[in-house]
Amino acid sequence: MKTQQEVAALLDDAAREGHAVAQFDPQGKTSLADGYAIQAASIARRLARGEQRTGVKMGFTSRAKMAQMGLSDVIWGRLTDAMFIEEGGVMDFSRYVHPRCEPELAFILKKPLAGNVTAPQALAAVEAIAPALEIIDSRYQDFKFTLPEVIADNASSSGVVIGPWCSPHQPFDNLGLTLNINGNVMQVGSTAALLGHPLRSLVAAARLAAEAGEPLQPGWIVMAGGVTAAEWIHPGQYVSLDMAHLGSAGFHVQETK
Ligand code: OOG
Ligand code: MG
Repeated sequence: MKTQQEVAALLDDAAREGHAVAQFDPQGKTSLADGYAIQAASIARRLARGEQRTGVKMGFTSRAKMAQMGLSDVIWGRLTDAMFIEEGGVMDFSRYVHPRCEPELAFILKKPLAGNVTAPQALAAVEAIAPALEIIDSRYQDFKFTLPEVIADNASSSGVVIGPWCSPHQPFDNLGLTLNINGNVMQVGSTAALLGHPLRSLVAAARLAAEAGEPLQPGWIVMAGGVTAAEWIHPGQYVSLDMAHLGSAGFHVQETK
């Protein structure tokens, strides 16, 4: 069995070079805590290369995502500045293994947020909310993993596209949305799919990040999790999200690999 540092290096190299690796523990001998320790070590490698920590992503906060991946615990990962793609910009497909995209809601914070907070306390720390797309890209062959393995792989995070920032002082617990590829509707959903209210995902992020000793900071972005199942994306496509009241976000997938 490899050490945590070795697995972290393996996953970090795979993410950097856009190639797949075998599952390191298909028998499930690794604990969730081990998974998070590997994730922290792999993010430390990114930070050592000069990337900046910019927030947190939540995973498996909707039934659609749990069902698609066959896993049911809420997980989280760490976001860095290198993961952000400009809205309307181009995603460099060659840097990915087998990317998928899913519609999310993003929060940006204006205050620190840590520990066991209530939903109103969480809302008071929010500067703005936005429709957002997450590009997920498992580093494991065939996008197959156990829960500790996907945690170790930073919850498959690879790209984030943020739409217009909007006031959080409006209802956002049941915003209809579509995920579109080349203008065709691929997935339909509502922000209600996120634990009943996206703020619950932020509450969970505040608790989990604080437990890890990395409380949520002002200026950080929290991705609330995929509302619907994720869709495979391919070169040449235009991928977009339309969310009621908040607007749209989109990006182009580079033409050729
Ligand atoms: C794991 C990441 C889950 C979400 O929003 O639920 C996630 C995966 O599906 O590969 O990002
Ligand atoms: Mg996601």
